[in-house]
Amino acid sequence: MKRNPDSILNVLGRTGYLDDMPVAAGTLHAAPVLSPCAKGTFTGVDPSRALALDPSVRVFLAADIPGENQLGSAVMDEELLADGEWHFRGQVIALVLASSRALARRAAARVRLLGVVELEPVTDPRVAFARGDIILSPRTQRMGDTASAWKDCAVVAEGRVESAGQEHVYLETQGAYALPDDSGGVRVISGTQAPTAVQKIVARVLGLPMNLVEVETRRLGGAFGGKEDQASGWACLASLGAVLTGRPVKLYLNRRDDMTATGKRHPYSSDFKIGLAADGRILAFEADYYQNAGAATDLSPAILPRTLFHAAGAYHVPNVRVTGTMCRTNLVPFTAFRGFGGPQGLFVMECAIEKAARALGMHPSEVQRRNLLSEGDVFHYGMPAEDVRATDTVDRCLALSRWDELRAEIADHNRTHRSTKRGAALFPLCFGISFTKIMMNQGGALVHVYNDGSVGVSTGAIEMGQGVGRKIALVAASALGVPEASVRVESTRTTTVANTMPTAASTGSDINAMAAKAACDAITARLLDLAAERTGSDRDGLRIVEGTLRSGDADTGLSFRDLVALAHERRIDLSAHGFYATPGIHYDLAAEKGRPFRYHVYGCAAITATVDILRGSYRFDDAYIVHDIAGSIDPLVDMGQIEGAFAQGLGWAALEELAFDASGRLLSDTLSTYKLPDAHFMPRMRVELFEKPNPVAVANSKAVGEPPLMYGIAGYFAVLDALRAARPGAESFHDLPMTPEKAMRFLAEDAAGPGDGGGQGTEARP
Ligand code: LUZ
Ligand code: MOS
Repeated sequence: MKRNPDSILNVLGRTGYLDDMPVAAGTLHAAPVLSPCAKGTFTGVDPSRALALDPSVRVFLAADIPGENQLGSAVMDEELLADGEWHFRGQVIALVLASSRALARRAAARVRLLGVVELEPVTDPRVAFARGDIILSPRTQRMGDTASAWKDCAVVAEGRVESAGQEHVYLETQGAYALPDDSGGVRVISGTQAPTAVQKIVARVLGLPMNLVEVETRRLGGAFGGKEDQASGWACLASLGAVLTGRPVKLYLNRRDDMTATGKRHPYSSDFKIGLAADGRILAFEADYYQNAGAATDLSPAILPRTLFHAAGAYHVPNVRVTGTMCRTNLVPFTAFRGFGGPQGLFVMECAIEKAARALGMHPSEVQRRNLLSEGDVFHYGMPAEDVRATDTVDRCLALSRWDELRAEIADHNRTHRSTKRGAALFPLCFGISFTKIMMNQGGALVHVYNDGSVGVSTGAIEMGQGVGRKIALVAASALGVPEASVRVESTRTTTVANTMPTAASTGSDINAMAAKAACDAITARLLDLAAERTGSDRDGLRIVEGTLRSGDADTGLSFRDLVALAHERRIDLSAHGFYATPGIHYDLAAEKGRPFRYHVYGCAAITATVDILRGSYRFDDAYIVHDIAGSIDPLVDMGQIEGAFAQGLGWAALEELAFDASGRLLSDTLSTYKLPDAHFMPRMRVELFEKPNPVAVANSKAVGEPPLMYGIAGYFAVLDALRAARPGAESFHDLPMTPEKAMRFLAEDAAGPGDGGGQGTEARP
């Protein structure tokens, strides 16, 4: 295994990020003025105290926007600058510029709002739903007939499930650097996963055609979905400042402003009903998901269907009815976050299984194992399950963890220990790969072979630490037959590859490496035509391998470099554009049936935890993961993705507390009040790659970015399993994240206390 050259530069601190770029002379720095509470109106803005601070200070408001004051994509309901009213705390009201960042921030703090009226906010999605304050229409997917299935069930369990949001905590906060140019347009260096989306919205806000806006992204210091839709506003503010002043403008948020003003994972509140036969087979499942969408639509309409698609998890359920509703509240617009609604849906199914299994007197893992998907089962959205790897990965995980012995050891521990209890949980994974919006499954590439034989590859992919550049380089090198060291993956720009989709949905390399491969294949074909002519050999026997031309197994004595020089001499084009549109996917929205995913990723995690019964505190002991990686393009990169995603998922499930108070103020708005997973929190990890080629994706690989995050869900249930060993008769609670406070409350409650949902968060949670 070779090391990823980018990762060495990362570790050495040599890779450059937005804030490392040298700034041009005359650059102004920006700071936003944020709304002070969750809902309110104002009659005006008084900038005089800010302007008095320094002659370089400028203050811009909604009325200064030359184009449209609109950031929306699916629904036009999000203003760039609030105009007379605001809908969440942290909404941007004014843009302040000054000659230094510190000065801009001081000036922003001196901008005064006039005639402010605070209004009563709504923070709870069920309250919003009851008032009819929903976005678009609810969506329902069904298969079979749940209504007539209940009577055949030995057990029917119902319950309520809460799952809280999650802060992205990308290492690099949101930002952009906009440089005005002589065409009247701007060049924007943007910290975005979606340069084309930024280009389009900047153009809209400035009232320009898209060809006068160039967006470039070299790399991101993490994004995790937080920069899929929500980088646009910051790029717009910087661009607005640049166009209005004629000077370069840089905006780079501090951590508190970023946490206050940007979207996070959607909190959900859900109801389920599940029915099982006496042998543990799931016969029917129903759920209603109340998605807390926040104050604007953002990506919620793409996220909601991913919840519905993942409602039944890795299980075959013959009768399903699931309904999701986007509820508009006065919290920050919630947005894409690794998993994209999938984790929220999967958690509800696992809660339902947990409750029903206990009612049947079974361990949840027995019900999980009895209901795994198998070949040919049809998902409730009408797609047949193909190349199913559920049982294979679960069986390997059971073996890796010595599951049956492990459970016996845990039972033994629990019999002999009073002050600590142990628990274990399994989580079988099935996650669909493709953007839920069919149109988004496309991408382009532009490949140049320079006349010295070196190669430059541009695609729409954004490198954000996930190694997509490395994968594209490996695929391009192999398609051209050159060593990886001669391939450079370029910065992503809207002028080299246009109309790109966000690097998201785990599809970054599936789509962009495929497009790069198409371009490389086109150039290789031209070179081989020339080589056949030149050498007089049979065209079909010619290949370029590691920089040399071979005819059959024989070296021809011609190198890739010689061929390239010859082609250049002969006036043959050494550049090519490639394009890839994921084939075979379609979806009928009216019927809610189709084939939304190119394929699914499988896997299984087994996690153990130990709870301190006196303190309610817990620790995770071991995690055993078998992950369906298919044919890995780079096993080291993939291992990093699996471990990192699992840590992020375990953080969501059992550590991170995104806390808002009842007035809609984010309480966890710093890294001292928002706790992240660290090496002490994480269990010992044993990760095995399940390697079996996936013929429907590039180089037989499978997407890896998001699926392993879901393994964190097992952490919630491992702690719950241990808690139940302390109070076997008690009702479980389904209120993610698990926290020591909730564990303590469960342990302290007497058996007559509130049951399901009894631990529905602190009052600080919406
Ligand atoms: N982004 C998106 C995503 O726009 N559509 C998706 O389906 C998706 N899925 C996962 C993560 N981001
Ligand atoms: Mo996404 S959650 O930006 O893959």
